[in-house]
Amino acid sequence: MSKTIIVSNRLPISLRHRNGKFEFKPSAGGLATGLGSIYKEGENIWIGWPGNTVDDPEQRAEIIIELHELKMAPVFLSKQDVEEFYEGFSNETLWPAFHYFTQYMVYNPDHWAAYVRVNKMFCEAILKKAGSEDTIWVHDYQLLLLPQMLREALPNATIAFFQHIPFPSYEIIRMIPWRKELLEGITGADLIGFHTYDDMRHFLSAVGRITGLSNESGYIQAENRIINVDSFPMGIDYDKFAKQAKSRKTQNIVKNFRKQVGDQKLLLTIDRLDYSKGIPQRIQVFAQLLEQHPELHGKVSMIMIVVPSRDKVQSYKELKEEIDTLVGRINSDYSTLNWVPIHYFYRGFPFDELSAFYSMADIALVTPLRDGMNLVCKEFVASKTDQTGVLILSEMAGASKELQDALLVNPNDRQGLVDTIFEALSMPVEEQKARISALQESLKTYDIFQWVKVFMDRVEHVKQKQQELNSK
Ligand code: GDG
Repeated sequence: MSKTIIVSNRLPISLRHRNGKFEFKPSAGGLATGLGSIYKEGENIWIGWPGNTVDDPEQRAEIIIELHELKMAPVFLSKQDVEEFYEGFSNETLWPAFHYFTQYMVYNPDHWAAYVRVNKMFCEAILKKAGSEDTIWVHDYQLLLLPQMLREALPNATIAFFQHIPFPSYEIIRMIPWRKELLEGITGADLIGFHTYDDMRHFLSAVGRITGLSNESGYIQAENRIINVDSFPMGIDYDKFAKQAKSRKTQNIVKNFRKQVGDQKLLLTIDRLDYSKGIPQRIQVFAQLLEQHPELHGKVSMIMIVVPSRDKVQSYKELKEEIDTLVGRINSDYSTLNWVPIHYFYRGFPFDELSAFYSMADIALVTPLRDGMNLVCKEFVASKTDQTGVLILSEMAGASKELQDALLVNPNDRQGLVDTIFEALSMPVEEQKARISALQESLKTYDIFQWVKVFMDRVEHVKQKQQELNSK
C-alpha cells in the first residue's frame, strides 16, 4: 500500500524542555489542521523538526517513540544547524530575498553549506520511511533542495512541493549565489504550488532563465518527466473560526474586554514579529490619523498583537526595539487618563481570546509590505458572524487577489491608508455587511480542507499524465 508523507521544517507540535523532561504542545495552526486529514490516516506520517534541540541519545529515542504514536517522525537539528540553516540561510538569505528585502540578505557560504547539509538530513530521514510508490509532499522555503535529492534517490516517487511565502522576480533570485542549485532543487518535484498566479509566473520565468527549462501553460518538460506548476491559494478552517466566534466562551470574553475598553472603535492588527508585515509603518499611519483627525481622540484605539518570532536574528531584534519606541512615543503623545491609543501586546493569545479580538474589532488593519498569503485577514472575515466590520488589506498580501471586497491599499501610501481608515470608520453598516458577506462566501467554499483536496487531486492528475506519457 502506498502512503503519503508530509514534510516541513517544523512538525505540527512544539517540543519543550521542562524540569529536565520534555513535553509536546500540539500546534493548532491552519496547516496542521488541514493536513490532519492526511497524515493521521493509515501508514501516513509527518516528518520534521520538533522545534527544540535534543542532544541526549536516550531522550531522542524516547521522543521518536512518542512521536510515532502521533504519526510523526523527528529530524533532530543541532544548535549549529539551527543557527546556520534555520536562522542563517533560511531566515537571513531566503526569507528577505523572497520578500523583496534585499538590504537584509546575507551571503554566507557556511550558511549555504548548512542548508545543503540539513536538506540532506531531511532526505535521509524520509528515505528511512519512503518507497518509490509513495507520495511525498514537501513544504516551504527551508527545504528547496529536498525535492531533487528525493528524486535522485527515488526516481519514480510522487513528489510535490508547496511554497508558503512569495516567489520574487528573477531580478531578486539572480542575486543569490546558489540560485541554480535552489531552482534545480525545487524542480525535482512533479507538482510545484504557490499561493498566487504572480508567484507562479515569477518562478517559471526564473526557472526558464536560470536552468533553461521552458514551460507551456505551467507544464515544464524536463528530461523524462513533466512538472506542473500552478497556484493554489490556501484557505482557513472557516467553520472553526465562525463557530468559535459565536461560542458563549468567546462572547463572554468579548463582553469582558468591551467593559475594559468602552464603546470606542477598535482597529485590530495581528502579526508575527516580522519586517515583511509592515508593523512600524502601520503605527506611523495610525499616528498620522490621530494627528490629522483630533476628533477621533478618545474614540478610536488600535489593538496591536505582535507574536514573538525569530528573536535571535539581528534584524528582528532591531525591529522589536523600533516598534517599542514608536508605540511608546505615540502613547506618550496622545494618551489621556481614560484613553490609550495603542494597546500593544508582544505575546500570543489562546484561541478563544484571539477569536474574541477578531469578533470585537470594528476594523482589521492587515497591511504587510509583502506576504505570501496572510491568513489573519481570512480569519477576521470568518469571525464576523453578524457581517459587520471592515477589512483593510494590503495589495502586497497574496490574499488580496481573492479578497477583492476588502478595502485594498498600497501599504507604502501613508496618506492613502489614513484616508482609507477614516473611510472605514464611517462606513455604513449596509456596506459593511455587503462586503463581509461577499468575502465570507468565497472563504467558506475554498477552505483549508478544499485546498488540501484540490492540491492532492492535482498531484494524482500529474502523476497519471506522466504514466500515460511513459507508456507511449
Ligand atoms: C506564512 C506566510 C502564509 C497569530 N497570533 C496569534 C495566533 N496567530 C496565528 C493566526 C494565523 C497565523 O498565526 C499567522 O499566519 P499568517 O498567514 O498571517 O502569517 P505567517 O506566520 O507569516 O505564515 C503567510 C502562511 O504561511 C500560510 O501559508 O499565509 O503569507 O508568511 O493563523 O491565527 N494564533 C493564536 N494566538 C495568537 O495570538 N492562537
